[in-house]
Amino acid sequence: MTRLNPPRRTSGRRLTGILAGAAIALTGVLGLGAPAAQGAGSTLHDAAAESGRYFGTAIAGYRLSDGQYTSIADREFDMITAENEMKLDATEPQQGTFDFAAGDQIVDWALSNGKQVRGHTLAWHSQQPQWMQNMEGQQLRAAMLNHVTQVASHYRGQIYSWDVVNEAFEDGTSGARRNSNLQRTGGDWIEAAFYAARQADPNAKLCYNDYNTDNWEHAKTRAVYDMVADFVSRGVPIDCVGFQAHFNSGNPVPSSYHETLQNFADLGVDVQITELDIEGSGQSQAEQFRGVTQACMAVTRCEGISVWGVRDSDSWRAEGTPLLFDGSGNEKLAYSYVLDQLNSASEGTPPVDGCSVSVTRADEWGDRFNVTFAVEGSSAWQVDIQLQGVQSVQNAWNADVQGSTGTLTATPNGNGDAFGITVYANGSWSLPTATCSG
Ligand code: G2I
Repeated sequence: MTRLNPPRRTSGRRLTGILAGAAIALTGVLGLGAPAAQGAGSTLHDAAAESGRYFGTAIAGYRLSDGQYTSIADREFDMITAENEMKLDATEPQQGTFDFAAGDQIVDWALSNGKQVRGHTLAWHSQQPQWMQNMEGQQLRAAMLNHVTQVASHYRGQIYSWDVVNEAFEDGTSGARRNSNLQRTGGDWIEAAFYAARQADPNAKLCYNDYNTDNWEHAKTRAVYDMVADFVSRGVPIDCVGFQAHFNSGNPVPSSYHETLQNFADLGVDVQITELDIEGSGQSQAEQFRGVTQACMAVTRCEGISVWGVRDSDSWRAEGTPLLFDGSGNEKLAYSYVLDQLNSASEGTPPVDGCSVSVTRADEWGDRFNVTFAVEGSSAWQVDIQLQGVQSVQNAWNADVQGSTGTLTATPNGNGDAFGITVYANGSWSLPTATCSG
């Protein structure tokens, strides 16, 4: 099937995805991190594009008049989801009367700024218009299918992937379908929605999207997995699974996250992280964001990550400060961690007659952080380190390091090919970059 808006650099994706996976495996064993950051992306979407992925956000239409909001959104993200404007209550407020104004505004903003769009969502038990909430049975089945057909037809050719069905499974240990009016129309309502969506927009990828499906040991995860496996085996038109990824201290990123994404991908569908937010702050929040990014990058079929809002203050749970920009639009530590992790996909293979250097963020304090470097390919190396902004060096170990601001030069001092520096952030927490010659 042809896709209208393939992700950038699709042709090289499989290869770079495998390389990314290999790099991450290495990270785990050697404690190394990002390879040399030559050509590293300085925005989330540029960095994600290095491995053929996208980096997206939810957009609320009423915030498009906020200049700070749109400038961050335009700069950092290349995949846009309407936070509420394409939902059932917004698009079909009265039965048979469709209103696409709010959804169109977001799609127009995205497409005119060179971005792609995730459609959210065609069939859902929640945010149904009042008339639909009052319906059951065959009448509801027909109304739901008509809704899918009309909305997907309206946006035909403009949507990269649709969340065709959202949140159809119960939480907890039952592994059952959620008891909704849609479910009561018959267990085949989900596949019926997928067939209708395929017919209405044959070029959009069709996703099943849910939350609390991150932990491989959880019944809900397995139940969704079983449904997708069944759909794939029977040829129901499903292309992708969306993992909403709303995390907090009671529901942290599970250690099995990578395994979950990989197991779904192994069914032959793409996986997408669709609504990422992680309540918290500082290093612990940043590390969880990094873990999610790393898990996606380690799975070749993980196409991209979308966060559920731009600034903390834009979030549906703003008090949990769960996003990558603070309420004033500043990049948070979590932003730096995600950016560094995305940039770790840049090819780090040593050239035949030279050397390469990997750069890793290590311990961190209120005003400074450690950066470690590992050189491969030469024992007579020189590493040029570019600090970010007004960062300065406090001290160095296991190498001779010249300079303290701007560009530093490191050479061996008889302590091997791994060394480190402590950097005063002075407001810039981005990871320095480095190049090796030798
Ligand atoms: O709840 C978080 C997300 C879980 N997955 C599906 C997503 O669609 C969902 O998004 C949230 C939006 O972020 C909220 O903005 O969905 C909520 C509704 O289920 C949205 O909240 C609604 C409020 O309930 C309405 O009262 C309000 O008018 O937002 C509307 C617009 O601000």
